[in-house]
Amino acid sequence: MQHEVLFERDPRNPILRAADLPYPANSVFNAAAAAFDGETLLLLRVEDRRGLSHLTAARSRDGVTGWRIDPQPTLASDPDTHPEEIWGIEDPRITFLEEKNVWAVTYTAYSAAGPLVSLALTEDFRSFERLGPVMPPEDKDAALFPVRFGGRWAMIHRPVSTFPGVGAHIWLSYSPDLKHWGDHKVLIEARKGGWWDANKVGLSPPPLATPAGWLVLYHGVRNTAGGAIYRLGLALLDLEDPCRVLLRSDEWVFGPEESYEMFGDVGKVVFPCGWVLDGDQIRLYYGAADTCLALAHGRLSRLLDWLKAHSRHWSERRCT
Ligand code: BMA
Repeated sequence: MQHEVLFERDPRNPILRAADLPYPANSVFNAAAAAFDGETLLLLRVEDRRGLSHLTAARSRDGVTGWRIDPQPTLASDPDTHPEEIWGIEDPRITFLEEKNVWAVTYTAYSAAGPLVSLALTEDFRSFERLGPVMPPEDKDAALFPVRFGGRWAMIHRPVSTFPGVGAHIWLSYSPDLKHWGDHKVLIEARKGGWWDANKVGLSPPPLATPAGWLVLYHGVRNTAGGAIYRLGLALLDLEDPCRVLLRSDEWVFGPEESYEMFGDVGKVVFPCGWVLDGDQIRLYYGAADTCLALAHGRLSRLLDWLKAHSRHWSERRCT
């Protein structure tokens, strides 16, 4: 019997490859997404032929075809003024900060001390104001919420502990000014043992506001004798208090199956950093095998219904 398919792959996948860029590169993957200026805007992670990544904007009217890609890197690492970007910048997520009328881009800066979380603001995806590192290494997979809670901004991120056996969990932190972060709490713990999301989890695209709560799509990394498998699951956070985890799916909702997901620089990886909601339709942009960019289509109402029916192993809990 076939399982329920919640995200349908676009038949035109992969929608972008390195050869589609206006300059030579090794790969294009893990793109952030936003509905900007009546179009879909992606911030592509482009890995150059040295192995270092930068971000390049791509724009499309229908979000699938006709991508207009900036002729050179849109946001390149700047190690002279930002030494933490010495080995490039990776895996952006975009959030519109309603109150400030500005777009926040969180990304991984690959520093000499390990990957950390940096934040930049932009109004037009052409010039960026860097706020610098907001979380020390190792920390990745960060995104802001678009609104404040009790006067404070909130950010989801994924620090990695070196303490044996504790796993890498998703955390929630707060800030009065986007610069200084504290009140750190574990939000979604990696499960243990044989689960698909045992030992290592991380946020995928930014949390999505729905009437039922903040919809979270996260990745779980299963380590096997054949290497890691990156798959995706769902969770739901309380709309007023994102520290309350209402639901969490038992099963994954999307995983590597197609050849462009199974084979590449890092096989068996689907890694979304952006989704765009259009009515009830979701377009999920994901890096495939750390090599190309692919697209899957879902319906928000169906995801929420499915999540309610498939969180049997979960009981509501607060972050700790
Ligand atoms: C993660 C991130 C992603 C990458 C994935 C699979 O740790 O670094 O950029 O897509 O690994 O290699």
